[in-house]
Order: sequence, then structure tokens, then C-alpha cells
Amino acid sequence: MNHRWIQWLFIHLYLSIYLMGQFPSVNQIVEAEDAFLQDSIVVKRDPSARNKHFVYMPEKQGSVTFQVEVGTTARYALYIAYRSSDADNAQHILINGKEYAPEIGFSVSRNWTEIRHSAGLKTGQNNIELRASWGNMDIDYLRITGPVFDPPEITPVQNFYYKYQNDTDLVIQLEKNHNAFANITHNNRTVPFQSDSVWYLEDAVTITIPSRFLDTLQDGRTEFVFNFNHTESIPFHLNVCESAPEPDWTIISLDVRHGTAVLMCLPNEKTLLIDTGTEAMCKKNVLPFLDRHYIILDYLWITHHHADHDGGVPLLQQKYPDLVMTDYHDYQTDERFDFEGIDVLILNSHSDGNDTAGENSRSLSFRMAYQGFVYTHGGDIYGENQQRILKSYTRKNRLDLLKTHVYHANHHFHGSVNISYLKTIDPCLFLVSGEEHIYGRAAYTHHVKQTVLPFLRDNNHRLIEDLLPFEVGHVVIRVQNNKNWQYETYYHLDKKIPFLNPQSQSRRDHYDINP
Ligand SMILES: [Ca+2]
Repeated sequence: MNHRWIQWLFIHLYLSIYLMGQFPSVNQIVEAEDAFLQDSIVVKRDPSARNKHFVYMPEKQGSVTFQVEVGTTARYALYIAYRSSDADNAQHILINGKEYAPEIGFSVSRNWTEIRHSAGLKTGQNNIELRASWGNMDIDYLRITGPVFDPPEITPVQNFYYKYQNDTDLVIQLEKNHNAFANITHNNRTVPFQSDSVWYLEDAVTITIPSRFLDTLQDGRTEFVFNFNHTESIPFHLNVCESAPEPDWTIISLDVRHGTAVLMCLPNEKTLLIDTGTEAMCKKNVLPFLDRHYIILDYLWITHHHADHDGGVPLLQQKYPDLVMTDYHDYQTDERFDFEGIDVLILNSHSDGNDTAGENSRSLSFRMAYQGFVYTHGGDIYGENQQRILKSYTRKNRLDLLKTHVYHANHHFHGSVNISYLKTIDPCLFLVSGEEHIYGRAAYTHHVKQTVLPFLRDNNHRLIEDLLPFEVGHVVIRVQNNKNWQYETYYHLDKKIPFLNPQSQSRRDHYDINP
């Protein structure tokens, strides 16, 4: 048991006792069959359900509204007992008429199971409505307990600021989770900031700290403290430098919303783009980024042929006539080769998929290593593919090859994941190129957030955080070796960001992309 864990335990106990002393606690169950049912929702009998009844919610039809009463305004845990025999599904949830996350996800389950969410409720009567969206589902009851304490969270937890190269404000997302936020301090002085609400997350804000303040900071690693009225402060670390380092390998996960586009400046000055995002995103975010940084693209790898991965191919081929494009047909699983100075190992390719599982199951997933640093690209593979990879490397007694520093989430963590695989690869950083709907997928909210991340934090101590580019912006990873690497986030997508572009003047002249 580590020190930090003990500290959290005491704070949690203290707050629970404090909250219990302050407010009457609630432990209430409302049967779905007693809730207010609209449209196509029907009550069914089943001895395995609580009170022998449940309601059946067909896809996109109807809603179930639970009425609950609480003694005081606070955050409460909501447990929804459900059964979803066919597949994962997602439903809208509205708390007193307001929807936050576009949907909440329910993973496939043949037996009755409870999923936990938490939300702010007000003194007196509250309406909690489940509105049908995607997939058929059986609902047994809603259980409410609380008040509960969920600690506040920030993303990213650290960043870099280059005084002579950045002119952009620093943006951090703060999920307050109903903890009363006081202020931000740095060396005991108050930090100026602007706060804006995040529409899809309840009680979350973006915090913007202006560059004019950051320019006054001394060089070095420095700590900002987010202070709360009744909750332990949380630190944010900023590394202030004069200018950016010029590493051998730079990996840039571009924000292309729901889709993937990862740009790499390789050790021998060549450039690679892994997937293009959709045509619209390629036009809006990828091509302008390449132009703004005077990048000439040498290679394009397409992990699989879905529009959110290959939609920009014609645009890129038109712009770079010499572009060398390959896809999942061109690689064999277990093939290992040198690619422009990077050691590449193919983990999943076209031959691993099939028509039943679909195009995603064929997508390229691979490991790239340089000087001991490992980046793993998940493509859009499913949990089943991850399970096969895990079995294969267990059999070979080479699980060490799966361990990675950065994991680019498979299927944006929108699809299925294999929990054992994610625990085994043990990354320091997860990159999840999704969008708001990620909060409606059980793969991310339950398997990753509630199971994998806490496991890695408590057992392996390598995990730093998971980053969603749609929340934090472009993510830039600079790699010298496994001991010397760092990452930065850039919220403002249309700004020039400082990074090494080693391509020669003659190549720039050829494409007429000079400043
Ligand atoms: Ca029931």
C-alpha cells in the first residue's frame, strides 16, 4: 500500500464522515416498473429481476423517468441495474431535464448488472430520465446512494511552455465533480485565469491561464496548485523552457475529432502520416498543420479503409505526388523490420480480420521502437484481436515486446477492449482520438476508466494519464530515448507549435512551401 493511497483513503474517510455528519445519507431504490414510462416501454415479468419485474426499452423508442428525493443538494452515486444480451449499447441520461454526456454506455451483459455513475442532485424531488438511443436494453431498477465524494480531476496533468516560442494561453480541463473550487496559486500568489463550462461533462470547466502570466515564470519545472474549499488541492506541473528540444523522433497525434491522424518526424528526417482523419478533418486540421510547419510528407500508412481513417487520401496524394502509401495488405502479422531508423513490429494486419468481425478487425496495429522508447498504435482492432495478440506473445514468452510507453487507443476506445491486454502493455500515456461520444461508450468509461487506469496506477506506477485530443488539442511527443522523452498538448489547433522540422531547403523549394 503506497503513501499516496493511504492519504486518499484518509481523505475519503474524512470526507465521508464529514458529509454524513452534515447531510442525511440516502440509499434508495426505485423500480423501473414503478417509474414513469413513455412511448414503447413495456413492463415484463421475470423472476430473476428485483420485485420480479423489469422494463424493456427498444432502440430509439421511449423513456423511463425515475423520481427520487434527497435531503440535500450534493453529488450522489446512481447505480442502474440493466441487462443487454446482444451487444454494448448507449442511452441518453437527463438529470432534471439536462443532458450532459451525449449518452452513457452499457456493456453487453446477459445477467443483471449495476453500472455506477454519479451526478449532482438538488434538495427535494429529482427526475432522472433514461431516454432510448442505441440498442435494446432491459432495466430493472435505479439505486441511489450518497452524498458521495468523487475527487476533482485535471487533464492534462502536466505541460511544457517555451517562453520564446509559445504565444498561446495554457488550457487545462478541470472536472470539479461537485467539489467547491477556490482558486489557482503559484508560489503562494494567485494565478489569473478564465473559466468556461464544458457542455458535455457535468460540473466541468476549461481553465485558461494567459500567456502574459506564463511569460513571467522562471525556467524549470514549476507547480500550479488547484485549491478547493473542502477537498485536497491538486497539482499541475508546467515545465518552463526558453525553447523546444530537437529530438530524433517526434510523434504528433493531431486532433481530428472522431478519427485518427498521427504525424511522425522520423530520426532520418523522413515523415510519416498514420491515417488521414475524415476528408473534412484532413482539409480542416491536417493539411493546414502540414503547411504551417512546412512539412513534406514522405509516407502514408492507412490502418484500414473507413472514412475516419482514410478519408483524406485523395487530398494528400494530390498535394504530395511522390507520397508512398501502404495499407494493411502490405504487412504481415509478426513481421519485424527497420523503417527509416525505427524498429517496427506488426501486431495485427489484414489477415487477422474477417467479414463477420468487419473491417476494423483487419486494421493495422503495430509497435514502433527507438532507443528503448516504444509507441504502440492500436488501429481500430477489437478486444478479440487484443486477446489474440496477448495469447500469441504469451506463447512466445515475449510479453516484454508488448510493453509500451505510449498506447494510441484501439478503436478510439469506442469499441471493445481486452482488459488483460491493456494491463499487460502497461503504458505511461494513453492517447484516445475520440470525441464527446467517448463518454457514452462503456469500453472507455467502465473498462478503461474504472478498471484499467486504477489498476495501472495502483500496481505498476508508470501511468501518467490518458489524453483525449478533442479535450486537450494536438499532442506532441518528443523522443530521444526511453529515459529522455516528453509530451506537450496544444489546445489552440491553428497555432504554429515549436518543433523540429529537419527537412531541407531544396525539398521545400520543390513543393513551394516556404515561409
Ligand atoms: Ca424491478
